Amino acid sequence: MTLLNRVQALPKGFVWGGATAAYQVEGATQVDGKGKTMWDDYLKAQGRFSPDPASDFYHLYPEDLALAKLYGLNAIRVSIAWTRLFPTGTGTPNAAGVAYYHRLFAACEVNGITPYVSLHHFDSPKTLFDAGDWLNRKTIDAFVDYAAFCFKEFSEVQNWFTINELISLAFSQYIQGNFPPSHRFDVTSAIQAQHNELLAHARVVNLYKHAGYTGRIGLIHVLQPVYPYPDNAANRHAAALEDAFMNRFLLDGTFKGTYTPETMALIDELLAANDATLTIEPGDMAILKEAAGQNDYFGLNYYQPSFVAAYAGESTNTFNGTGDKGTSDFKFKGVGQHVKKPGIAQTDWDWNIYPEGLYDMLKRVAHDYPTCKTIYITENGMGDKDQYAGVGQLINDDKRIDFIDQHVAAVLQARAEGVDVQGYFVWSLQDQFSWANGYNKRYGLFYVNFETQAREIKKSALWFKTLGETLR
Ligand code: BGP
Repeated sequence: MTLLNRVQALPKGFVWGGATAAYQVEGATQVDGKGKTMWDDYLKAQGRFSPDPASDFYHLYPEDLALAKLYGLNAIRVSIAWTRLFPTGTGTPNAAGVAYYHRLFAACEVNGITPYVSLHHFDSPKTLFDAGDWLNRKTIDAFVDYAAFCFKEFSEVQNWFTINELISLAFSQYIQGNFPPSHRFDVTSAIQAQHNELLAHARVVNLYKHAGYTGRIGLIHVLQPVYPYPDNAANRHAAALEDAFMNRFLLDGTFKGTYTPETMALIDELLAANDATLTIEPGDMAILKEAAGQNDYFGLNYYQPSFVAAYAGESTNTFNGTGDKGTSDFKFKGVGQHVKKPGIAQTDWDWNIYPEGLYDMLKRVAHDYPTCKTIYITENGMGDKDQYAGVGQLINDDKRIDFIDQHVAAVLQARAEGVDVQGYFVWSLQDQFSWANGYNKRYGLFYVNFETQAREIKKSALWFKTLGETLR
């Protein structure tokens, strides 16, 4: 498909945005009364990289929003840092933090950029994290209070997301061990965190609807299709198990308000293989059920699928957080092991490049979850080691253009077949801090020189502009 065909296929009003997350862009982690998140002490102890100044969005948001406008974007994903508003997660709001977000949203308005705002993007307040994070139900109560405050205070925001990527957080914290508190294959905590976060989301949706707010609310899941390789019965079962853990449990909980017997059979098998348990308290499912039909939209993040084969040994995992190609390894006891499928390209971080996976997931969600209304692709993009070309010089990121182009094509194909996708946010607007990878894994349309904080333009920004300008 040519660029011209793409332009013709994108409907007027299509949301064409760039994504960010507070802790990854703002920097300024210790100013204006901000409290610590689960990351501050962890990163310091780890000593690999600092979250300050990141992309210094706390101060440079006017510049980034002006660039977004100039390059044809009409929307931005931001998240509110809970600890700017409530430094210890609860209590009295911090006026400086509140004022910052009002300024940010006002600047969005001035630039004609619609903000899509998440309440939680991997950055739990340290006080709540220390008390168990999402495994402690007091965090759910605190989150509901924080959300209620935001809805009342930020009436200029019409598009809300509760939590970003429940599975990535649970998986990285408790399976992979590359997010604090760094547990490995702690399956009980991982499944419980998923359930508890769903509960938090549902309570907030129910609150939003009871209060009669007129904006829209939903949540964001990253969907990671799981394909058997080679295709045989044992590997198909392994794929079904991993899919239940990574996608299906959360999709069921979100859009059906129940975990179906088929899903639970897979989850129970996986739990049994790992001596793990899930606790669902009386009343939980009624809360999920009430919220299930009330999500106004769904944020779908997509990066890559996994290819899996059956695996009977012990769990092991090596995370590639450096961009040394070919160093990752993942084997999950009683579930499956990740394999490379010949012919599928991978990034330097071993992420499979497979746009068909996005198409497959869009079709699946539309088919299996009819209560899922409008879908926005809330993250998609390619991490790469972009080469700086000098002040004022265009950065060549043809690989990224190719990646985005193919994924937008997958979205357009699903749209043409009736899936209601109304927007696409590239991850990311500008280069930013990557949680477990630091600063050499760049995703932005705009290059950030982290020494000087100067922004440079990448070719992908020009590509984005060509399409974006036709949507205004
Ligand atoms: C998503 C997160 C983002 C972002 C992105 C890229 O899971 O929502 O916060 O980090 O993935 O991931 P990474 O930075 O690990 O490459």
